[in-house]
Amino acid sequence: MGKPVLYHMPQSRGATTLWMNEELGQVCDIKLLNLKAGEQKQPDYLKLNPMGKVPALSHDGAVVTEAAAICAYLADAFPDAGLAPATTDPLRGVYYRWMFFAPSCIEPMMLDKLSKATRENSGATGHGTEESVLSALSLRLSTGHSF
Ligand SMILES: N[C@@H](CCC(=O)N[C@@H](CS)C(=O)NCC(=O)O)C(=O)O
Repeated sequence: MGKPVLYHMPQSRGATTLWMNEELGQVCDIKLLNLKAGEQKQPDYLKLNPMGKVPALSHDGAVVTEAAAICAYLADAFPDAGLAPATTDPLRGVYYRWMFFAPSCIEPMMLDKLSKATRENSGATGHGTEESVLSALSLRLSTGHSF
């Protein structure tokens, strides 16, 4: 198995993937892109991520974009680190839930909050409301419930 290459830029959403790489004992080669210089929009990089965004991961012919997907991919690629339940383990459900909760609910909620966006129909937004996101997190953290 070759060494994964992680494309990153400091102080970006790539930080979670950098943290994942640290948890795994620095298994990736890091390639830094200068976003201000537009390196993420160069043709070679756009072949990896047509959105021209970091992070991205390239590994043995696989290309992964989206920070949470990269973390999940790395956890599976290096199972000895024990960072993901086995695919047959019922805990895999909870694991998936919280892996996807971050980009699907926490990030949009935070962006709404930062931009002071108001929504007429919170039922139509994937994350609902700030209160619903925080109460789901709070319930999980305070009771240890897996739902
Ligand atoms: N949904 C992506 C978002 C990636 C993203 O927005 N990255 C920003 C940095 S935080 C970026 O590369 N921006 C440069 C650009 O869009 O030109 C993820 O979670 O990985």
